[in-house]
Amino acid sequence: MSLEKLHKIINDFSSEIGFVAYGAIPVKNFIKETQFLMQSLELSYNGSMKYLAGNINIRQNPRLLLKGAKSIMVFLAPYKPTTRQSPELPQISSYAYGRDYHPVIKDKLHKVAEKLKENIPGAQYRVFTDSAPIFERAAAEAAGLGFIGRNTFLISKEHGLHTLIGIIITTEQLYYNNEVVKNGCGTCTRCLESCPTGALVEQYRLDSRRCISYQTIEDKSLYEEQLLRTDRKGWVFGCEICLNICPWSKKGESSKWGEFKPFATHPGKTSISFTPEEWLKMTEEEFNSFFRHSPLKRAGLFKIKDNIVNSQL
Ligand code: B12
Ligand code: SF4
Ligand code: SF4
Repeated sequence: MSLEKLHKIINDFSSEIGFVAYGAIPVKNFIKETQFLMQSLELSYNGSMKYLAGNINIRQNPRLLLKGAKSIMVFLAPYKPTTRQSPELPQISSYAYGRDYHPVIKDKLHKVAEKLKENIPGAQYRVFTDSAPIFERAAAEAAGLGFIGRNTFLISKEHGLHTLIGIIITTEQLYYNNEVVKNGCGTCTRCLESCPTGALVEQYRLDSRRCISYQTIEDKSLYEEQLLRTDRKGWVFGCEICLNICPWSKKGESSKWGEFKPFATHPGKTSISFTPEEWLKMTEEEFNSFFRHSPLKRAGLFKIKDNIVNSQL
């Protein structure tokens, strides 16, 4: 079978199961990106995310993730919500309105990989989303799925910024379209100006310690213990200010993935409708039962309550 025909089969199948974009690149070294990361690490911009400083050799050379790797396949999963939370409620990032995206996307990536194996029975592969030492945004840019904006997002000119990235590394040679999407930021600097904490210290570079997303999810210390205490503008799990302000965020339809929609917790309540008082009254048992499949588990109830107390609107 020709590489073009196989490309069409993969492209059609991935779109049938909900991905909005697919592209592939030959496995390559990510040298420029590794140097960029090393500079950020020297400035301690990774905060307590020590894993960003680990496995640098793998980040630079993803061939180390799979023996005989030849290609990186990149997919975009859309999560733009149909309805947003009401602004007076504690704000949750929209990627976390529904179920945890890691198992959801991985499951679909395995389905795509099985389709690859149907056509090339000996194909070896590994699937990743978020979890591995791979420059996912740079891989998506190289695969022609978008450009990296000043706010550090992978921006698709068709699907906007509300996309998550899924990766398959495989031993097979594939069709590479070698398309480059021209940077679409132009003279705009809205994201840099709108970040309330100055976390975008320069274009394309984030000091995670200042980022509300890091402070409310990844940093396990509580507000009072944090080095850089900032006004979190009502965000209690993640932050989307530099995403929503971007003119490209108007692009892209609402996600059709049922898994990413807010879910009912009990009669009259959904995962995104809790008031500050209801959050503060919630017990660990209730939290574990309501949010057992949700990304909110990553922060945990204790930290979410601390975020609520310190993220007054
Ligand atoms: C660590 C991490 C974080 C950290 C740090 C983020 C950061 N910007 O470095 C924190 C906790 C803050 C975070 C927050 C969020 N994250 Co996050 N995160 C990651 C993770 C695991 C690693 C990122 C990483 O390696 N950072 C180090 C820097 C150096 O690399 P990079 O950002 O990937 O790419 C840079 C270089 O390649 C360089 N570069 C490349 N080309 C060029 C060209 C030029 C000219 C220059 C100067 C630089 C340059 O600039 C890029 C941007 O800084 C990735 C998954 C993955 N494995 O990639 C998800 C990931 C980046 N996160 C994601 C998401 C959705 C988020 C949030 C939106 C969640 C939320 N709503 O709260 C926020 C957004 C905050 C923001 N403005 O980026 C998505 C992004 C999808 C997209 N369309 O871009 C990813 C890809 C996960 C996924 N599988 O979908 N995240
Ligand atoms: S996610 Fe929020 S805090 Fe982080 S860089 Fe964007 S606007 Fe700033
Ligand atoms: S807000 Fe403007 S500068 Fe920032 S990423 Fe979007 S287009 Fe680029």
